[in-house]
Amino acid sequence: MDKVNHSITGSLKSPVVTEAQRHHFRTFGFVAFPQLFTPAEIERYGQALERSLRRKRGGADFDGKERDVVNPMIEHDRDVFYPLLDDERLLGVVDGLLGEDSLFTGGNDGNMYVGSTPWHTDVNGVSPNVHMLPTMKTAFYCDPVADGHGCLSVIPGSHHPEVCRQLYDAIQAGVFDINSPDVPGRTPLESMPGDVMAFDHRLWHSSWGGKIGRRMFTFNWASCPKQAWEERMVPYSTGYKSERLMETAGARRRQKIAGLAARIQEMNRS
Ligand SMILES: O=C(O)CCC(=O)C(=O)O
Repeated sequence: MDKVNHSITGSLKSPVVTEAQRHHFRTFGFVAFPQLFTPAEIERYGQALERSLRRKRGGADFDGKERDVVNPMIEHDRDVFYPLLDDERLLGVVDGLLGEDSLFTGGNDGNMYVGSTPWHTDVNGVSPNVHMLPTMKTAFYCDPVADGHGCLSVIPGSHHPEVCRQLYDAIQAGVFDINSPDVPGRTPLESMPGDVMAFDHRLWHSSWGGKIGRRMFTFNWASCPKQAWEERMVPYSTGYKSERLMETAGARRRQKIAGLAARIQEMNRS
């Protein structure tokens, strides 16, 4: 397999991401962007998310029994959410960490959570199989979240394939428990509305003790694949069919959804 350089240092120019943050992301697999948005903006998105979920439930109240989710969230309130895909703060994070040719995968869940989320990666859940193409989630918590109260926990550096595999082996051996916060190295990332948490999909992460109805939404991204085997690694959302997302796109969004648009065209042809 040919090696492709997905170096994140050197040539990137992002007004949002500093050199230190790029290195932090590369080394530890995550980086937090405090108050990139205002709390008022996030509350507006949070309320639109709640309305979307209520519509999905046919107008019923959230019963708090299990996680409720819409995916892709942006299709449930296009006027409110589409502009996020043109927002230079969010795109600045993505370009700064994955490169200016990076792509939106279409993965975009809006959630109301119930309870804790056990340890997993976003590549294959609980599995030692990690890909070599950097892909990433940006997460927005709409409510203040703290350690033991619903914030994201991560194992820094666990996106590196060797560390990922070692963790998997320890879990398989029963040494570490995916249902317990007490995994060595756990680092809680407390967050206020307006903060953006960016993390590599290969990073082991979890959340503990959140309140019922904890609101959170995500956008998923991939480095631009340079080779056929990398193209297969891009986690494009299956079933994403929105022509409207393409029709209303300006140049910036169009670049981010180019891969997704090509895939939709392909699906429509077949
Ligand atoms: O906040 C949470 O419950 C965890 C979120 C998470 O695991 C994810 O988005 O992949």
